[in-house]
Amino acid sequence: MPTLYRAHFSTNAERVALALAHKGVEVDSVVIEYSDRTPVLEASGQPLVPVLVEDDGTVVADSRRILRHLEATRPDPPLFPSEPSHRAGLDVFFEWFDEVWKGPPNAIADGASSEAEIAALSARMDGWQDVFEGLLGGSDHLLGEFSAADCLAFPFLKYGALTESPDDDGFHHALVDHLSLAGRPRLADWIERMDERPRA
Ligand SMILES: N[C@@H](CCC(=O)N[C@@H](CS)C(=O)NCC(=O)O)C(=O)O
Repeated sequence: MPTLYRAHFSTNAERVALALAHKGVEVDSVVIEYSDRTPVLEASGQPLVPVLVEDDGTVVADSRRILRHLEATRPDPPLFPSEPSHRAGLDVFFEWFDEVWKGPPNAIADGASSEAEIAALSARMDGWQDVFEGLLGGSDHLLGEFSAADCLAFPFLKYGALTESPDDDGFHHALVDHLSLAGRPRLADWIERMDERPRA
């Protein structure tokens, strides 16, 4: 059975847990402590979770790479659209979410200096909530059918439904404080639907 290195409250590990369950893949879990990376360092040569180790010894680190690896090795049921233009749209979403969307909450968590700066970052996050509301206008999931896009975004966007963070991570606090569901009923429903999905 493959092994998944994970940690409590890890958003990026939850992405993989959702994808594994969708594909019906069972894993052994190694839950690391944030204060001791030894197990994941020894397995992968780097300290971050998630990491997936296959039975044949293949080691895949990074949630986006793991989702693509799962699709390549276990294509059924799919997580990525087969139609090329839809797949390209998902590729754009992957890049945008991690390289752009995560920027403002990371900047707030890293101690954006002034009130004005925080207000500007918060406004960007709030505006993007309308983008998700719009994406959900025509279907139950972000890009049509349930896909890797939903796995990628849900563990982060779900913080918009919380009134307090479950841990003391500054990034999670920034999400709770600056993601609003007010006036976004489709996004609120999607969070509820996604929350009911199984995880490995
Ligand atoms: N790009 C990586 C990021 C992995 C990552 O930042 N993992 C977090 C948990 S969600 C972690 O291990 N954080 C520990 C730390 O930064 O000290 C991915 O998508 O998997």
